[in-house]
Parts: sequence; C-alpha cells; structure tokens
Amino acid sequence: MTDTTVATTETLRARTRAALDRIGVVLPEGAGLHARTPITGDDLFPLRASNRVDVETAITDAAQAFRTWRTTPAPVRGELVRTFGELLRTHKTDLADLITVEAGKIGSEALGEVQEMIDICDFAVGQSRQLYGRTIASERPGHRLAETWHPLGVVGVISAFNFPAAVWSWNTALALVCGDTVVWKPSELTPLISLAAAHLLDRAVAATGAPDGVHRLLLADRDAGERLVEDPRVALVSATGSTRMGREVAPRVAARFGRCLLELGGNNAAIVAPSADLDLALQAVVFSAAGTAGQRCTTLRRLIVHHDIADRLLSKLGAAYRKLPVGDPFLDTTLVGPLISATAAKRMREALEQAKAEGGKVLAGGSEVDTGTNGAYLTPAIVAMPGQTAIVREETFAPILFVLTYRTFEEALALHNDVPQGLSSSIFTRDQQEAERFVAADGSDCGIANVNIGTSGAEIGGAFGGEKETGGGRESGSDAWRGYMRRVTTTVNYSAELTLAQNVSFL
Ligand code: UN1
Repeated sequence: MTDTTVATTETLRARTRAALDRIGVVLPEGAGLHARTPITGDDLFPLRASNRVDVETAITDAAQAFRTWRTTPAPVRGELVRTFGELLRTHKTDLADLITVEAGKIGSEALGEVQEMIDICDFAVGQSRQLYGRTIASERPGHRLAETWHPLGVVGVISAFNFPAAVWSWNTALALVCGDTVVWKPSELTPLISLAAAHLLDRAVAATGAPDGVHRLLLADRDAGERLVEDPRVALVSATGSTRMGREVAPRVAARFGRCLLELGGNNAAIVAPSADLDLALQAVVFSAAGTAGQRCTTLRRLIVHHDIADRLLSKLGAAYRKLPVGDPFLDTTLVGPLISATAAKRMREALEQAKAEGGKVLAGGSEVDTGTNGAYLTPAIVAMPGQTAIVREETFAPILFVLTYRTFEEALALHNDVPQGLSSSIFTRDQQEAERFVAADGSDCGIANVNIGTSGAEIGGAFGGEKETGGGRESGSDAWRGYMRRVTTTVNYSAELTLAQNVSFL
C-alpha cells in the first residue's frame, strides 16, 4: 500500500554523493544548471553548464578523433566497448541509484535500465566482428561487385530524461564499434547520471588507449542541441523526445543533407480479445501502463478491450490499480514513483479534465498523493472513453490508461491504427489467426507488434523504433548498426577487357 514517507533531500544528496564518489565523478563546479530530484522536487547540486565554446570544442575533438578511430580495426574498437561494459557491471547499483535520484524510477526498473546498457555493450562487442558487407553477382565477366560498410563520422545524440542512460548507450556502443565518435547532449533534467556514464566511458577510453575525443558530453540547454543539429560535421543526429522536437530537428538536419535517427512519441495500444488469458493480460497491462509512472515512450496508453470481457477485465484492473503503491522510489515496496516535474503533473491533471469533457469516466486513480515534499506524486488513472477522442489521440507523458471497447477484430484494428503515432503495440489472444493477423502487413502499423506481452520493456536484441509520428528510426539490436555507417559499392574489373554494363558499346 502507499507509504507517504519520502527520503529527505539531505539524505538523497548524501546517497548521490556516495554513488558519484564510488564511480569517481568530480562534479563540474559553476553555474547555469542544477541537478535536481523529482523524489522531493528539490535541487541537489549547482553545476557548470557547457557554453558555446565547449560545444564547438566538443564537436572539433570528436571530428579529430574520428580520423584515427575510423581506421582502428573494428574488433579493437570493440575492446573499448567491452571495457566500458565491465565498468557498468562494477557500478551497476551506483548507476541505478543515480537514475532513481534523477528520473524517479523504482530500484528494479533503474537496475533494468543499467542492464540494458550492459546488454547493448555485449551486443556491440559481438557486432564489432560482424560488420558484414556482401559480394554481389556481377553481370559482367571478370568483375567483382561488392558492398562494404565504413564509419560515418560524428554522431550527435540528444536524449530524454526517461531513459537517461540506456538510450545514449544504445547509440554510443554501436556508434563506437562502427568507428564513429559521439557528442552527447542529455536532458537537462538528468545531468548526474550523464556525468557518471560518460565518466565510466572516459575510464574505458584511458584503459584501452582509444583516442580521447571518441566521445564528449555537453551539459547544456537546447541551444547545444541546436548546434549539433546545425553543424555539418555531425553526420548523424540521433534524437529521442517528443514529436514536436522531432518536427524541429528533422527538416534542419535534412536541409544540410545530414542523417537523422528519430525516436519520438508513442501512443501505444493493447487489444484484449475474448479468448485472452485475463490474468496474464492484467499483469502485462498494469506493468506497461503504470510502470515507470507512465513515462516510457513504450507506455501502454490505450486499452482496446472486447465488449464481452470488458467488465470482468476492468474490475480486475481497477482493483489492481487501487492497490498500486505510489511513493518514494527508493522504498522496496513502491511500484510507482514520482512524475518528473510539477509541469508533468499539471499536464496529467489537464489531460484528465479534457478526457472528462470529452465524455470520459475516471474508473480509478488520478489523485494527488501528498508526501509533504515538492515531489509530484499522482495515482495512475484508468479512464473509460466513449470513443477515440482528441485527448486519446495525443501522447500525455503520464500514467493515464484510456479504455475503449470493440465488438469485431476489424473494429479493434481500425481503432488501434487510427492515431498519428506508431511505436509499440500488442494483442492478448489465444486465437492464432487473430494473433497472426495483428502482426501481418495489414495489421498493427507500429514498429513493435507483440503477442501476449505488453507494449513496454523491449529487449535490446530487436530493432527499436516506430513509424508515422514516431519518426521511423531504429536503434539497438538487429541490423540497426547500419544506420551508423556509410555503404560503399565497389566494382572491380579483374579482366583485361573493359565491358560496359547494360550491353552498352562505346568506342
Ligand atoms: C524509451 O522509453 O525511451 O522498451 C525507451 C522499453 C525500453 C526502452 C524504452 N526497453 O520500454
């Protein structure tokens, strides 16, 4: 049950200091930025923000380091990432503590985020020996046609508060083995975990003798992000955040013919069919919708449930929601921590008001939990909606689960796809035909389509990302590494004749 006792800011400051000391981070003293914690809503430490000169120097250093890094053999580049992964293992709980302090994640989810970092390092080390090109059958005698993958350049990573370290590590681990160098601009809300992760990578750089400029960290406001977007030396901009942010970034990178990898908003849905195992569906729905206090881009935001089982599922769901312990994420009993800020809480309250005005009925949650601090704690909400109204079609980055009912599979699928975003999706069914139709070409239009598992919590081995307003990017596993390289097509003529393709004759 909810325990409203929250650690004091002083205790959190001491815990943070201890974790930073064990990792070896020296805080950049100065002004311009504040590390803060959503647990009490208070500031922890003043920090020196990077200025324009720092941004310029970071890009110059990374561009310089690229010149040697790109010719370092890929398996040797893998050594850097392997060493980094080992340091992540050593400091797993310290890093998780910092994630809890700054992003408000509960212990198990914070540890899970660090595990994603470790996993992507392992994946990238293996990948460093598998940057495979191919040989293609040439139509000409005595010719060889081949494709090779080469390093791309400087990668600018712009990341969000909700996965403050893992998303950077997905990009960085792959970019580094691919021979690229990285300049990172994290969220201003999570400078400490950024400093810690970057410091561990610095230590791995020093231990393996990699060039110093292979990565740089910028603790700065959006101006620094804009400079990464504008600078022609930044070959790829990998940006995670809102669709609004993506709309600003994409055309500016395109205008200079740079590459973009976008991970933007989601409005993820699950269809629960009449044949579903309701207990399994229930567990998956609660984790996906209320986990991380609804602040994952993969959070379940829409539940599309068959009319015949709606009452049964909703009464189980309501009961589970009413028991969800909300509070200090450092308490072992807590499952739902704070929202990131008072602004996020205000947006949640406004979204609930709008939902009610659009005919919605709040079935559970949506109320404040008073902890006597400045932290923003709200109980996750379930709202029954009469249809897919304006607020349901928007991504509100908070734990609100909208419920819609359906009678035919076609109706469910149409509702499912009728939103502007396309990140993650799932269906709960024991009907194999229905499951296959959901993941088929005319089924879910998302980048992730799951069966009998929730929308959030993807493994790193698959490609991660989505379609439509989610931005189309793919990160982490599968062949996402190709996004960090440039492809070269080579035709070698080893005959003594000059044969032109397409039977063209000349001279
Ligand atoms: C994000 O919310 O930005 O699938 C990333 C998941 C995590 C990654 C989420 N592995 O929920």
